[in-house]
Amino acid sequence: MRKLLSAMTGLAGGALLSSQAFAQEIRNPAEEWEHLWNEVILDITVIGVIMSVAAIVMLIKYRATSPDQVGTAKKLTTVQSISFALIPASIFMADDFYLAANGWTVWNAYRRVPENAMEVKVTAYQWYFEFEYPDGTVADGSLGDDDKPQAIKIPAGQPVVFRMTSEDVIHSFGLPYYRVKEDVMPGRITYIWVNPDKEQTEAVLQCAEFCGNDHSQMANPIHAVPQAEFDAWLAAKADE
Ligand SMILES: [Cu+2]
Repeated sequence: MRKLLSAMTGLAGGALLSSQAFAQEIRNPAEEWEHLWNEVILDITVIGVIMSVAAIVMLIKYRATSPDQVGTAKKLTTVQSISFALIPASIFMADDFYLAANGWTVWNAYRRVPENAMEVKVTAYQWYFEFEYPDGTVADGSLGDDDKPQAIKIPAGQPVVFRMTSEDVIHSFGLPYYRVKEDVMPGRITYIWVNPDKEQTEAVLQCAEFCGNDHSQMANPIHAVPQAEFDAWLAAKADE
């Protein structure tokens, strides 16, 4: 009995600990999205293969062997008819609900901004994005001297939340590398956050809503760099 009691308190303590760990845990929506995507692809492949094999087997097995052959399928009982319809439908629906539930979980990761996230205010104009950092420094993403949209930097190893609005038309903040995209509208503030857990110079921000003549110019590389490099870049921007 004592053993059982201590096991139960242990379990309760463990559950409490893990719920605290969950509250502090910083998630990675891009990774979760990736995982869900693979799950969906796997599921539709398995279902597709099962259905195709069943169809092909039945086509061959029950094919007519002479032109005047008449089918002699025996009549199904009510229970058989209902089972044939309901059992496969229930299996597929259960899978759909499972994927939908996982989709909601990923959606929650996308909507819940970690407390330690650095906030960057984004204002979209025709045709560039402007970024304001917590210290008030503004980096504008318009074309640089080389006629290319300027690179924007964020520190690696810290979540970053972008709070966005537009001064003119509807734009969209699309960062395929981090699997995020959100509309940027006048008169409204929208947000997305990313978790740049490692350094990278591959991500490109692309306006994903056709917003006029130079829409394609709204394409800034977003580099996640070490904190020291980020600080130096920000200081240089402040001096500009
Ligand atoms: Cu745009």
